[in-house]
Amino acid sequence: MIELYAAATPNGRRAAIGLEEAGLPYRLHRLELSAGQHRTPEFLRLNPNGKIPVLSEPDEALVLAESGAILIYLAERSGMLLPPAGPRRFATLQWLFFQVGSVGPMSGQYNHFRRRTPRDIYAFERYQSEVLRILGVMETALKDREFLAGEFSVADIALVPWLRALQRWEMSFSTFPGLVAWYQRVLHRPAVQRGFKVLEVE
Ligand SMILES: N[C@@H](CCC(=O)N[C@@H](CS)C(=O)NCC(=O)O)C(=O)O
Repeated sequence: MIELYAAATPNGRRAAIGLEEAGLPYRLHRLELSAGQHRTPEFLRLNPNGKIPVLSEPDEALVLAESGAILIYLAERSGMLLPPAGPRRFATLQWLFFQVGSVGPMSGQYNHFRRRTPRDIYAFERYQSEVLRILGVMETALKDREFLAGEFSVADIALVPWLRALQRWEMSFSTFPGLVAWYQRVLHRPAVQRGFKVLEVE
């Protein structure tokens, strides 16, 4: 049985959505980050970096951190969401790494400096403009296709929770029509809705 250690954050949601889309059975361990449950000795044994998500599959002797690696594992485990070879595989990986390396870190820093008082204007504006630039890159890609790598894939799963978070963090992307249409398309998927729901607080 796959065990998922996650919290209601964009990276945690990525993993839950990946599991739901892959249709793999799993047991969810919901961590409370504000209570420091990701800093306990038990959790640090799973991920010495002290971050969620972590996926473990004891039958395979596997303990895996980093949401990008987790999504690739789920895709290969299920034979879905990532083509096995060819240009589309690499287009998918390109967009997945773009999410993990740019969208997540830049959006996280944007939110950090957005909430800081007194506001550090330089840092806030730097991350705000970088997030807007990145959204523009995705808008260009989504103008002529339904999903980032053509067909629905782990790249779309990696992005959707960050866009939902950005919306809640006062970062509107309504000026990017391709991105808005893509967002609605992805949110309509029942597995994506389930992935969001499993981590909601009751
Ligand atoms: N590169 C990691 C980032 C993981 C990450 O930053 N997780 C956040 C939640 S979204 C976390 O655990 N934060 C707790 C902390 O840093 O104390 C991934 O993609 O999984």
